[in-house]
Amino acid sequence: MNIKEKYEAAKSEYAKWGIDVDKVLEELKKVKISVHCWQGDDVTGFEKNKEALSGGIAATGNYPGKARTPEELRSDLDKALSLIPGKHKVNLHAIYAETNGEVVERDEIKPEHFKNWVEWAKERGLGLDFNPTIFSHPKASDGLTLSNPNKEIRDFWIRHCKASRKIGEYFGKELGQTCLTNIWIPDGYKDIPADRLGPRQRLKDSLDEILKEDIDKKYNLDCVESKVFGLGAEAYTVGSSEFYINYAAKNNILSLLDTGHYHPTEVVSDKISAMLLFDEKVALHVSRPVRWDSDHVIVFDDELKEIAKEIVRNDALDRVIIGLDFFDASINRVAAWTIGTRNMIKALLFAMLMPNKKLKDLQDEGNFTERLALMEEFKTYPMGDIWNYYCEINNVPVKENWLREVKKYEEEVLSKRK
Ligand code: RNT
Ligand code: ZN
Repeated sequence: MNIKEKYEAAKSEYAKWGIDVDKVLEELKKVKISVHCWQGDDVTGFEKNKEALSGGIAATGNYPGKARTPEELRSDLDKALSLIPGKHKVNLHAIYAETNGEVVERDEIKPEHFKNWVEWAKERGLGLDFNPTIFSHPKASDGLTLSNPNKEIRDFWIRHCKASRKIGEYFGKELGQTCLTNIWIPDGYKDIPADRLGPRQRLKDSLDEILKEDIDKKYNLDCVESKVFGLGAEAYTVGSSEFYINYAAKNNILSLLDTGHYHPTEVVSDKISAMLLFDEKVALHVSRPVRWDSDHVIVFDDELKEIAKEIVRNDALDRVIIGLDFFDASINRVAAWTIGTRNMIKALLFAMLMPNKKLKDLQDEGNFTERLALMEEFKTYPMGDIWNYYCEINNVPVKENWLREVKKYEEEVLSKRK
């Protein structure tokens, strides 16, 4: 049987449960994943005076071929995107500005420094998202930025965030797709604080100042990303979950939940429904924490599937903004993007191919036996045949065939970077 025939056979299995697979594939095609550019160069960026990665995060490994220039990064992204079904967005950080070899301070970045990115995105019909970069900088060397007791430092980062929102607005206007501008700061203390309130008060005031200017939500949406701890900030994180969820709710901006930013038995999949009851939209950084916030490439594991199920069965594909956040420097970086992004899409497909209405009814009837039985049986339904067909009709390699493309690219392009 060829791919199409296998698809037809699988489709009829799902049809028995009232699942219209053709319609599912149409819906899936509309979903945009925000693919983070920083997997391509280990969160280095292109600043003239770049500093080592800081902020309590780390990209470990020294796999050859990392992108060193904007052209290389865009070429690598092009390669990865050509292996991923669908049309997506690319998520940039301020350190990916192009300043023509000039030193441009972070509080002076302007839309013009991203015009190459915009042109590139426009040609490909991609959207762009944005992040101020509030780490890897001398003014973040003590690990305190928007909450720093020193007003000059706080003001510097406030100006950087204001400049970032203008870049977000520019992306939104130019590309006709709303940009999500996400603020994450590393602020915290290694050891037991003597004052927990003060830094949070300062962070709150800084955010108020950053958000003062009204920017049309059609172009730019603001969001804030919380965290539980980072390397060097083990005892206290200023921008904790409670802090930001309350801040976002009161100020009508978005919360961003990163799957690596909670205590180890806490899962983001369980948080989505709670957020959806109170917020119009919620943003995600889908990542894979291994023993800590290690930002491993996401795999097709239970939590990824559970997150996808929560988005799909709560009918929230247009309310949950799905971004990725992993950076593994120990494997081919184009492969990392491809594996992770394909997995995200695959997980959504898996969730769309579940008899979600039936399972919900079983739960309400108290029929937990059948609920569990069906959930388990659906794990081995022929979803792979649907996925393969989806890849085929979207003109991307089927199954592991994408790996050949990556190997070829490695031979011809990546291995030449010394
Ligand atoms: C850090 C946060 C943040 C970064 C990126 C590079 O813990 O997850 O989102 O990973 O902004
Ligand atoms: Zn994140």
